[in-house]
Amino acid sequence: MRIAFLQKYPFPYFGVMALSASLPPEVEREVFIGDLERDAAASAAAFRPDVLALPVMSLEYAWMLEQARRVKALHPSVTVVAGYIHATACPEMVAEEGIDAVCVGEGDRSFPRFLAALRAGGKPEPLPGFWVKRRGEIVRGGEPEPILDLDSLPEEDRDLYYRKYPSLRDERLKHFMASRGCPFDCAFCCHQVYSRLYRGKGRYVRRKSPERVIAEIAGVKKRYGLSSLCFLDDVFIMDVGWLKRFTDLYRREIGLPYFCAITPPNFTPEIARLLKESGCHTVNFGVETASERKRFEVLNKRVTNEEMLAAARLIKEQGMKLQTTVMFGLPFETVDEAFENIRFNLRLGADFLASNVLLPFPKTAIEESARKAGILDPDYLRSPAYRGIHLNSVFRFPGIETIERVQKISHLAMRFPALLPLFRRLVRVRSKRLFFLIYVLSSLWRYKSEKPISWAEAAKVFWRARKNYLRYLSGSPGREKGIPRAEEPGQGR
Ligand code: B12
Ligand code: SF4
Repeated sequence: MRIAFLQKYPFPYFGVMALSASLPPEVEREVFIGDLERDAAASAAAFRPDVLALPVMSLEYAWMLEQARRVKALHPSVTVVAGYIHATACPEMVAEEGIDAVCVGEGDRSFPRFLAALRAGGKPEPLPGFWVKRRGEIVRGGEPEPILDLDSLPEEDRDLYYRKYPSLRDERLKHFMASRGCPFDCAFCCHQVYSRLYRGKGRYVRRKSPERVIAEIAGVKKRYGLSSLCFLDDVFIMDVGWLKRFTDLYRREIGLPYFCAITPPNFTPEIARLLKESGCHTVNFGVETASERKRFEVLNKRVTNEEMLAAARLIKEQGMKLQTTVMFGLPFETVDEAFENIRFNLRLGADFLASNVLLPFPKTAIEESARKAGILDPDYLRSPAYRGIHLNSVFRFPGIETIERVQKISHLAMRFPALLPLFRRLVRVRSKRLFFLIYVLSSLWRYKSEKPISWAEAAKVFWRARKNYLRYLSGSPGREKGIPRAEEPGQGR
């Protein structure tokens, strides 16, 4: 059997590496990355796969459907299976032309079973965790089960990416994940979908043992080379006992600088000390907005400003850097609130600001409330603004275009706070190109300074993602469809 994984973004996806690791050795597999191939669909079709496996995020939904249809047109016998967060949130996407089956939730165990049944019966079976299309009808399989013991899974198959794309293998900064799940329930986040799916089926937040994590890192270091790490866990630390054991092993066996994310309410002096001791150079947490009321009521992120300030102090006391994540363009945000967000992050002493324009994801509470408030086009998934990266808003309310521009200058404003009054005037200028340029250059600068990597490596990462950045210049949905986005001339002064 031959499987082609096809994805858009130029990163090794943990989900795909986990699936590949779970497949029997006789299955031939190859990955095709849209941003790194001249024509990923044509290359995937030329591989003559029995199954086209698509990890779908919402922002690339339209792009993925296009790829599925092109591969089917070129190689009609292929079975197209979609998975990942968008497919899990919206399994009804199986009705789309070009899609034969959808995997709901984690596929480590269910995908190999699905493939075995496909090989035996010649057609997609509605096994637990799958929705399939039969003669145009949707047939739902049973409920999916989460993987409760992460140590029972094989190590992710990085080789799938590294043998095909040496530039990914040669990166000195590599990503790792020690856990799955998050105990919080923020209104804009994927965990709303996953935790609902797995409710009552065992512990949702799961963690590999420190021994297992260290063995993985040591193996990657030896096989491919490594000079720093980024843990992409949503919340790296929740358990002090785990961290103590990890610190001990990591210092002894790895000893490289790393980046990770925490949540302020659970952050203590002891955790800060252990992180520092183990080699953490930068800690991230999500601020999202400076407005505590909106953070609680609109975003359901139940963390106070005081808790954030306390966590920031602990991080700084240990000599680590702080990266915060913020979202501009919350429903009905004002330009004053957007600038207040920058000022709050300055108060926190954030060294780096990772800023996005808020984009709603399907089946999350923020999507539902924005629809109800009438600021979200029902067809937003297919909107040109809803692609690539979070730079355009799909909400329509007064002042949103000015707020999009505040996001573009936010990194620079953090570097030069004395220029804030100037930036307030600058965001009145309606030049997409100017703000795009400011954003890309300042993001490159931020990326280079926050990761211990060279300018050449940072530039390489940006160059690979260029297609997604450039898409931003192709316009906002309101302007393209001729829908005014209610920009008020008085905003942003
Ligand atoms: C790691 C990560 C990344 C990494 C990805 C690279 C990497 N090294 O993996 C990086 C940091 C690059 C990244 C980037 C982005 N990310 Co991200 N990311 C994640 C994160 C934290 C973990 C995903 C993961 O690897 N989980 C562990 C694996 C094992 O689980 P899994 O991915 O769910 O895979 C399992 C199943 O889904 C299923 N499965 C997955 N794929 C497939 C395919 C098939 C065919 C089948 C059958 C099954 C299947 O089986 C897998 C194994 O069980 C998630 C949040 C989360 N906790 O899920 C966000 C998340 C996926 N990211 C998200 C977003 C929006 C982005 C960005 C677009 C953000 C941005 N600002 O630009 C960018 C996209 C890239 C770009 N333009 O630069 C959103 C997507 C929301 C949505 N509805 O689409 C998420 C859900 C976070 C959120 N906000 O809610 N991301
Ligand atoms: S804390 Fe982060 S990962 Fe967890 S639900 Fe909130 S936004 Fe998502």
